Amino acid sequence: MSSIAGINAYRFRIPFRRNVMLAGTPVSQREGILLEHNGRWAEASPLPGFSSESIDDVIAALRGDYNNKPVPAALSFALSSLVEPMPTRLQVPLNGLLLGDETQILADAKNCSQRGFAAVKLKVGRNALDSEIRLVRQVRDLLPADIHLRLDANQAWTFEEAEEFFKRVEGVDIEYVEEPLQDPDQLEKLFATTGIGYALDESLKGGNSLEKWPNVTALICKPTILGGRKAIAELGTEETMKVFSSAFESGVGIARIMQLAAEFSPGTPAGLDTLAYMKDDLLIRSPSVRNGSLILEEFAVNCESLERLLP
Ligand code: OSB
Ligand code: MG
Repeated sequence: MSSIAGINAYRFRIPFRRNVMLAGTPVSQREGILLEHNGRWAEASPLPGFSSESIDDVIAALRGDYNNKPVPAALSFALSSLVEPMPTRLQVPLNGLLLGDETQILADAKNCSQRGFAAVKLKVGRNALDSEIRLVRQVRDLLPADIHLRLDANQAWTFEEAEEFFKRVEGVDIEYVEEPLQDPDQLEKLFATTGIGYALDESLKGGNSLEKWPNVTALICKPTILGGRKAIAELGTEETMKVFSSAFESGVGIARIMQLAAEFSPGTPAGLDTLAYMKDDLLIRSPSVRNGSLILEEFAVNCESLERLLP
């Protein structure tokens, strides 16, 4: 790699407010890398359990001892960000996250319209089918009709489980479900059987061609996992709905994803409501959630807690 001359690299750690479950493992803090070049900042923070590479792979690539291997996705996101000017003011609509226990989820669903969200997302595939079916119905009943309900199963279900789930919530208005199946090759069959719209997230990793999924409703674009501007631009067609999403980046990475979302998918609610998980941020003024949107007022990095890696 020759493009890294003049780049400063730093390592950071930010504790999560509560342990976050990443691919079945509880994780207490986010570790990652910031890059700076000519006053421009970007983030290269592979997410354990989701990224193909580790943080050490990114460091190796930055040091140049990564010959003949492709540039790690998180690093190519960062490098492509450095080419773009620093965003100034940005506003991106969000899908709110319904999280926590049932009581919390129902309470949050009730005040969603008041909080201005055009879409909300609920995780499924973690508990007994019966109780999740009940919860999805209750949540949908609490939401005004004009708020989209998105589900995310993180590939939890067998075909039979998903089929049962969606037959039993028939008539409930669901915008789409992210990755309902352990076997993504059966997504089209699930769509044909139940009519449920599906979105691809985990299945996009590794540059899968979309030929297998002609009826896909949305592509979940996580630049940290998928790579930079070019990888994103090559995904699907102009008509395919793209939902830009976070992989628990700091405000630096979030701001760079907001920049891509504003360019590629203006108006589509993004999955960027994750800064609330973090105890701290690396931006002096962290993006804030107001009236259903994430708002970045200023892109200024607080360097105090950064540990220099390079040069
Ligand atoms: O499953 O979509 C996921 C964050 C990190 C890793 C995986 C996922 C997520 C999110 C981000 O859910 C929030 C969102 O999409 O709204
Ligand atoms: Mg997902």
